[in-house]
Amino acid sequence: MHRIEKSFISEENQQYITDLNKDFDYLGEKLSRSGLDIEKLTDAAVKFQIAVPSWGTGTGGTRFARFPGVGEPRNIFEKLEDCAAINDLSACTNSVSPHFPWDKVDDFSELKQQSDAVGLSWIAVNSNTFQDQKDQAHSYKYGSLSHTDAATRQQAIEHNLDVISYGQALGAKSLTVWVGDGSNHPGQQHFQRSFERYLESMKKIYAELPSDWEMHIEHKMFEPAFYSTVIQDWGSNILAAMELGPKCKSLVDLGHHAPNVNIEMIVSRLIQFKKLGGFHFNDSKYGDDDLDSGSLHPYQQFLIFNELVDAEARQQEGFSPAYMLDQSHNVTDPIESLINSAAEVQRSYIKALLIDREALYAHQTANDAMMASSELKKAFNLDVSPILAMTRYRAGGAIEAIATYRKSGYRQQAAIKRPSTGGNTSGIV
Ligand SMILES: [Mn+2]
Repeated sequence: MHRIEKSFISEENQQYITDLNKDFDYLGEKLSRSGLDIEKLTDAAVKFQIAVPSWGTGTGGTRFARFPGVGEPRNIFEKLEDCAAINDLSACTNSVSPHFPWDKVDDFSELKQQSDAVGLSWIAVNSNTFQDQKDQAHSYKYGSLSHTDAATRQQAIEHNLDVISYGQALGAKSLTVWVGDGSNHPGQQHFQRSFERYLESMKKIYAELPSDWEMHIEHKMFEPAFYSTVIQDWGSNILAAMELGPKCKSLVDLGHHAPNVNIEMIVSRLIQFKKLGGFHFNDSKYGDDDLDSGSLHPYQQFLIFNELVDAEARQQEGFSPAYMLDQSHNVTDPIESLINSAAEVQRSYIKALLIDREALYAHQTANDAMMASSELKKAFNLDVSPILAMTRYRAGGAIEAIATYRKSGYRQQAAIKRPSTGGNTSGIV
């Protein structure tokens, strides 16, 4: 397998460790003045893991064009190599979320062996009924699980059941369902009937869910349907999840809401009703831009983690969300973006741990808006980079992950080992 040697990472770390120790000690002293223990925060950061989407390792694109990078993975085994490189450097991405049929292989035990060998596990298998596959009997042009035609719905149901079986072979424990079903013209679709058909199909999938599995529904406001989508928002999402049962929860993709929506409050609501299944982290300015996590709205990401850490602190029942990245990298090296994004999500988590919850509750009770908001800002404004770097170092990752990656020559070697297959004409992948 194509990998970055552990010995190379540890040699590279030598040039940074002296400065890191100084920065870490200084931050530790500063935190202790607020009654915070840097070692406890570092332990929490070491435990924090976020999954990498298999599809994120390739260069993305738009509906206009895709500009492929060099040495892109051509199959799931090569995607797995890149996921291993990301985890070897970042030390916080020890699982992969696969997408089917894109990642389908004939022998899943071989794939499982490979992932075990590089210390990666599989979580959250994703089904795909938003595009037609070669030799498919029924087209999804007008929908899948909510299609007006029963045979098309059945085909989509069976695909989801197949995906569950692939996931079982890989040791995954959840199925994420996102459908592109919807309409482009007012009047094209009967809102209630299409939602009823969707629920009827989902009930059949839910009934076949292994006992220790969860099913996560991902809502999305628009695209590919531009007038309405069957699971448009968190309202439709939680209604469907409540209708289906306790093993069905909602998944929040940060880019799948209307502009200016208060996502952290949605997260709080889902937590309260035991319906928060997980996240697809990314960032956006206009729509479902799928930009790098924390690249535009780090404060929003921090406020989401404020809710998550609050639920963790209160030991909220039924709270165990799955964290995943879901991004499209059009102008960066996907490996660099995924390393950086994982660290940015981890950063939000650590900052949320700095919040003095007792003080915050006291300000809330006293209706002291200024002090409550300052309590959050105090945590957000503190630079926790030494904790993140120390976390990577102690877990065997790279102190300076991007610099180490570049120096390793991984991409250049991949370019030689993985010659382009050509035919890269697709838009969004
Ligand atoms: Mn997503």
